[in-house]
Formats: sequence, C-alpha cells, structure tokens
Amino acid sequence: MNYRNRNTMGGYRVAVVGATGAVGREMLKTLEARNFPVASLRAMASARSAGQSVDYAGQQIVIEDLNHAGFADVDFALFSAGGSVSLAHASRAVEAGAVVIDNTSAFRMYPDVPLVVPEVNAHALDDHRGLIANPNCSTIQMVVALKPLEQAVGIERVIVSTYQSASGAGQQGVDELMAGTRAYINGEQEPAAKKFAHALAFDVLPHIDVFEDSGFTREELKMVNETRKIMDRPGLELAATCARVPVVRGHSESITVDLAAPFSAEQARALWADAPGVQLFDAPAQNHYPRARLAADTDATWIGRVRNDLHRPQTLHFWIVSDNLRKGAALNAVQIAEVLIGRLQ
Ligand code: 25A
Ligand code: L14
Repeated sequence: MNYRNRNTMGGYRVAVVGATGAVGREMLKTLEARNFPVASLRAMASARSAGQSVDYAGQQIVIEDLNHAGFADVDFALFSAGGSVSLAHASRAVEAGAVVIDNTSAFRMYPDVPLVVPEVNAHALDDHRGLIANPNCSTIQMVVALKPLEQAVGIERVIVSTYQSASGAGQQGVDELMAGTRAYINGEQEPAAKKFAHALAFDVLPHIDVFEDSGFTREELKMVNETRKIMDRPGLELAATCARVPVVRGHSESITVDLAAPFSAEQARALWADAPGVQLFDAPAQNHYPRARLAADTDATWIGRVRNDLHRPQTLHFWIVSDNLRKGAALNAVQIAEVLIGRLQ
C-alpha cells in the first residue's frame, strides 16, 4: 500500500477537516473516547476559524486554514466540511499520501470508492485507493438494523420514513432551531429560515435536501442508492420519506420490511439481541422504546416497537433511533480507520 496508514511509533497522524463543525467536534471527542492511537492531531477549517482553537484530550489545537494546509505528514484525514470542500481538497490529501475518510456525499457513489459501515460491509475496505466514503447518517443506522434480517431471511422491499434532527444540518441547523424556539415561546418575531426551508420550531418539514424530478428529495434518493451499494443489492426496492423534526440530536426512523419468508417479531428480536452495533430496547408495556433523547450521546442503533404486519406474515414493522453525529457521522468514520489499522497489525 502506498498510503501512509502504517503504525509509526506511538500511533497515527490524524487531521480533522471541518473541526469546528458539529461533526468535526464529535470526531475529536470520539478519537479521544476510543483511545484511538493518535501520534499527532491537526484541526482544519475555513479561514473564518483559523487561529482559534478546539479542544482535543485536554489540549488546545490551533485551527489551520484548510486552503494553506498540506497533508504530507498526515496518515488519516477525516473530512466533514461539506461536499464542495471535499471535492476541492480530498484528492490533494490522497495524493500527499493520506487515507481520506470523507463524511460528505461527494464521492459515495463513485464505483471505485468504498462506502462502508463496518458492521455491514467491512470487506469493502479490502480494495481502496486512499479515499473511503462514510455514508449518509440515515442510511448508516438503517443498514445496521437491516443487515441481520438480510443474512437470516433475505429482504425484498424496504419502506422507511425518517424523523431527522436539526444537527443533521450542522451546528447552524441547531442554532436556528434554538433561536426560533426561543422567539416562538417569547412571542417575538422568529428569525428568517436559512438552513431549513421554513421555521423548524414546533413544526415538521417533509423536506431534506433538494427535490428531484421524481418527486423524491436527494436525501431520500441517497437512502435508496447508498443502501443498495452498502448491502451489495443493486436491485433492492426501497422507498424513503425524509422529514425534519424539531429535535436537536438523533434521527428516528419507522421501517417496514418485506422479507423473503415469514418471520416473527420474536425471531427478529432474537437476531437483534446479538447483532453488532444494535441495542434492542423493546418493552412497550414499560414504555421502553427508542427515543432521540435516549439515543443521543450513545454509540448504538436502538431498535424497538418490533411487530409483525397484521395481514402479511413476511412483513415486519419497527422503529430505530441513532445519534446522527455519532454512528451517523463521527463514530462510523473513526471505526473505518480502526478497521484499516487492525488489518495492518
Ligand atoms: O455542503 P453540505 O454537504 O450540504 O454540508 C453542509 C454542512 O452539513 C454538515 C456540516 O456542517 C456541513 O458543512 N454536515 C455534513 N455532514 C453531516 C452529518 N453527517 C453534517 N451534519 C451532521 N451530520 P457543520 O456545521 O457540522 O460543519 C461545518 C464545518 O465545515 C467547515 N467549513 C465550512 N466551509 C469551509 C470549511 N472548512 C474549510 N473550508 C471551507 N470553505 C466549517 O468551518 C465547520 O468546521 P467554519 O470555519 O465555517 O466554522 C464555523 C464556525 O461555527 C461555529 N461552530 C460550529 N460548530 C460549533 C460552533 N460553535 C460552538 N459549538 C459548536 N459545536 C464556530 O464559531 C466555527 O468557527
Ligand atoms: O449526506 O440534513 O451526509 O440530516 C448528512 C446530514 C445529508 C443531510 C449527508 C441532514 C448529509 C443530513
């Protein structure tokens, strides 16, 4: 391998691009919490943030302007500064010898770019060219839940409706929800919607990313195309409806799956009880079911409300929640780096 992701004495040289953002900050926390073997850490963002600092493991790291930052001494570069930033800078990081793990949608559907959720398709990392894509947050938690069903019975069709939090639109999305909520409660003029098409406070918006000619949004099509690629099921039938809800952190999803054979809710629960990355939480009589505020700041994909369809024994319905900034972004990216490191030892 030409890429410098070999263990140098004391670990790996890591750069976080977009380090001041909601995802970038979570990446710093995740690297620290998991004791990722960091030999040195660099933080990069736009010129707006250059010279400020971010906290990593008790140290203040001064932010570099990405436009003037080189990658010659970087082993892993974790990008989360938006698709246009990755399109402009990821290839020069790869050319300088870094392995790039990119959280944006820029390269996910390129045939020669692995799109990886370690619990589902770690084998796709066998053959990379220095650039690995981290899937969309809503897709990641869904495939973690679907994989055991696909292995045990086979999946014929998936219908999903999402309830996505404001932090999916980055720190500015959270700030907009908070400011709008405060204004609404105080009876003041609400700030103009910027990150969202309408004010999000006290409302639900069936609109994430832009509308395409098919009537689906790009976010909904990302869930279709990325799931097909990750699960290596190019013909899998899926339909998604993605909505934004006034939640700070944690995406919820209502999922209906048509399986290849009859399968009981009890059998599905038994599968998920042992599945990697899954936390089964399904005791409705005790009011135990996944919620965004329960899943926030945790690593798992939480699964509950598991039930058979009333009419079709091959169909299951269930509810999942995961922290979009953790498993949906930062954690999955760090796990990819951990898998790559594991293979070198
Ligand atoms: O373009 P896209 O693909 O549509 O993506 C849009 C945005 O969606 C978010 C992410 O926003 C992305 O930029 N995003 C992407 N994937 C996501 C996912 N899976 C996701 N959100 C959730 N889940 P973000 O706010 O998280 O981070 C943006 C980061 O990118 C840096 N950046 C922007 N343009 C850049 C650039 N870096 C280099 N070159 C450019 N041209 C951006 O840096 C940020 O790091 P910045 O210098 O603009 O920093 C913004 C200032 O915002 C404040 N701030 C941010 N987070 C916090 C905060 N303050 C306090 N607490 C915070 N948690 C700081 O003042 C910071 O300086
Ligand atoms: O494609 O707004 O990774 O909830 C992640 C955040 C898409 C939008 C991606 C959100 C983005 C999503």
